[in-house]
Amino acid sequence: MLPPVVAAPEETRNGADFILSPEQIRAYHQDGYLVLNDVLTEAELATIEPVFQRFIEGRVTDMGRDFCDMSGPYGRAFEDFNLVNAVLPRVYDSSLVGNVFESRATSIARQLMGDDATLDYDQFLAKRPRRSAAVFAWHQDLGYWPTGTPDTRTVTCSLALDDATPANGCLQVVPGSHLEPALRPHRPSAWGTSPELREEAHTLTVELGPSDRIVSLPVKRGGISVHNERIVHGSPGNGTDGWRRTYVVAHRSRATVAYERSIGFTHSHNDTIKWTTHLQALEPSAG
Ligand SMILES: O=C(O)CCC(=O)C(=O)O
Repeated sequence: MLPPVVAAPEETRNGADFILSPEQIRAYHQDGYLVLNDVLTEAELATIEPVFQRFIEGRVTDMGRDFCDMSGPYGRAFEDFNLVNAVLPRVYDSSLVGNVFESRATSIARQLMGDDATLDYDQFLAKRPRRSAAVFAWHQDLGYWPTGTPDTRTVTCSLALDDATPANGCLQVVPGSHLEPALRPHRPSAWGTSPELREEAHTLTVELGPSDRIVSLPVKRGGISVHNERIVHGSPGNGTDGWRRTYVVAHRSRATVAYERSIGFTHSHNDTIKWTTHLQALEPSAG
């Protein structure tokens, strides 16, 4: 099955907005994901790329665990990062606030989840060339976040700064997984099974079953993938000579973002809220 790519004609970019068709909105709700072409122009990408590079090249300092390798433990030397991850770049560089991608992502999120869609967090990801280990482990985004939010709706937009392909480790999803009645149990990835290991690495993972079908979502530079909080997704390593760079912006409802902040959860890896809480909360469904 091909991913639901619906081409975006020029007129769908309208200043800060990006107008979705009824067909695109229906596809997102049915499939839990969507790919949109040409969300940003080359000129617009050029306004974002220099800031992105400052983070990904390790030139922004004092980020603590918000600058790490998503494919390995905290504390790795920078040159050993496979999947360079800068969380909350807008917090560390306010020049990003209100940029054209944020605006279009807000526009898209409001069409998909309602007018209370509020920017919750942002993230820069970059897979180094020829790194088979630059794997983003299978997960559901909700598995990473605090339980106790009655309204879990989330629209996550991932902007491709390079053509994302199966060869360089583009996003993959398990269609239909967003409709499962319960979240799958998440465990710390690769570095053990004890919740305490969240202190050593951020990554969580879920098991895939024999009936899980995997669909790759290639995205052209300037295009985006959009996914919801329950779809099982991940991405494989980068087998090419180029980078795969991605800029993620996620929106949740205003009330949900307020709840997260009220318990001290900001999506920063430096938060002092106990990460283990979320894992323990998921244990009953672990079977
Ligand atoms: O783009 C990727 O490789 C994975 C990103 C991801 O898992 C996410 O944004 O939730």
